[in-house]
Amino acid sequence: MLVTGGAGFIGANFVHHTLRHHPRYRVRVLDALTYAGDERALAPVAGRIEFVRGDVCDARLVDELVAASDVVVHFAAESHVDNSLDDPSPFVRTNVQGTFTVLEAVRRHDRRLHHVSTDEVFGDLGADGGGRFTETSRYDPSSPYSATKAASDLLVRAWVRSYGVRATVSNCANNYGPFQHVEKFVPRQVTNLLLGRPAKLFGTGENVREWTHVDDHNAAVHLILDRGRIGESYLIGSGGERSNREVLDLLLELMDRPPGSYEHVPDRPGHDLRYAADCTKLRTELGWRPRFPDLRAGLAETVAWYRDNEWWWKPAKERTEERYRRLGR
Ligand code: NAD
Ligand code: TDX
Repeated sequence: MLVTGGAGFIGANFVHHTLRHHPRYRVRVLDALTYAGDERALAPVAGRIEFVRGDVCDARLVDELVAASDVVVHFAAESHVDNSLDDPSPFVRTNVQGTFTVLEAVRRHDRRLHHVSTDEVFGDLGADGGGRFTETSRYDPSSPYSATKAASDLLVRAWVRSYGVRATVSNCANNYGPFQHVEKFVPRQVTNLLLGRPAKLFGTGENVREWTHVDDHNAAVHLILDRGRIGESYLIGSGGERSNREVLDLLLELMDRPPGSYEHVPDRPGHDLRYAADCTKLRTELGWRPRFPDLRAGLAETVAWYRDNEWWWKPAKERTEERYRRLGR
């Protein structure tokens, strides 16, 4: 199995999950080790996998690695919305050109591909509070990040239809868990609080996300690899919708801080108000059930992980906050 982006947050957790629960796979990781990749996340399994440092846009390298694999799981991407607003160009390159490069290689060698994507491709469910995305909802991305992920999904669909490529797509809601970069919402707040600094809420904090544990995401990816129908997309989400303010209050409580003790910072431009996924297809077709339906329990575990693993997140913390200071958030 070739795992692109396997030194990132979800990819590294996927490698651990695969070795633990699906030991029949021999795993090779391709990762460029950008600011978001960290080989130390794979240190405990270093002797059991092969790690290749390289770019998913490098057609020769990708061709060689795909030829040597049966299955490709494509996580590699630029993943952070605020960075995409600041400079969209690496997003177009990695997310669009990179997915194209993977698709051409799996087409040439007739390999099974699973493409990992996001529910953000469907855009904003808005303020009226109702409705959920389904797999047939219209693509309507808001940010450069989600636009490039939408483009990558559409490339996969076209390669399935026109070239008969054996691929599936998943669109997952917001993940949380160990090894998530400190630029993202949950780790940014947890590490701020651990350092005695205020948590930072964009705008009013009314924005709603469906927080999903990374292990539940990765279990779903394996179900889709094993039993998903070629050419199909599957939505993945825990069902646990919460506003950012609610998540923050939960974190403050779990970390013994007074409620409401956070700073409001200027909002993200174009900030989507609400995402929510209808995961009936994944649940009924593939029997997926989240192991972490309870956000409080999942977050408590995640807070404990960040408390115990300062060595992992500390080096990136100051750099990340410097970047936010420049963005005014
Ligand atoms: P991440 O930013 O933590 O990791 C991305 C990894 O890709 C890093 O290891 C990085 O080094 C690598 N990478 C970046 N550019 C590369 C390139 N050109 N060539 C090779 N490797 C490269 O991201 P993540 O949060 O783990 O997300 C993984 C995937 O899951 C992405 O495709 C993302 O769109 C999708 N996704 C993420 C979430 C979420 O909540 N984080 C939710 C749904 C879907
Ligand atoms: O400091 C913060 N304060 C804050 O209020 C940060 C970093 C974020 N936020 C808000 C913005 C969002 O409404 O919290 C919410 C979550 O923010 P992010 O962690 O940046 O996630 P989001 O923009 O929702 O996108 C994430 O989920 C979908 C991932 O980064 C994407 O890769 C994934 O596709």
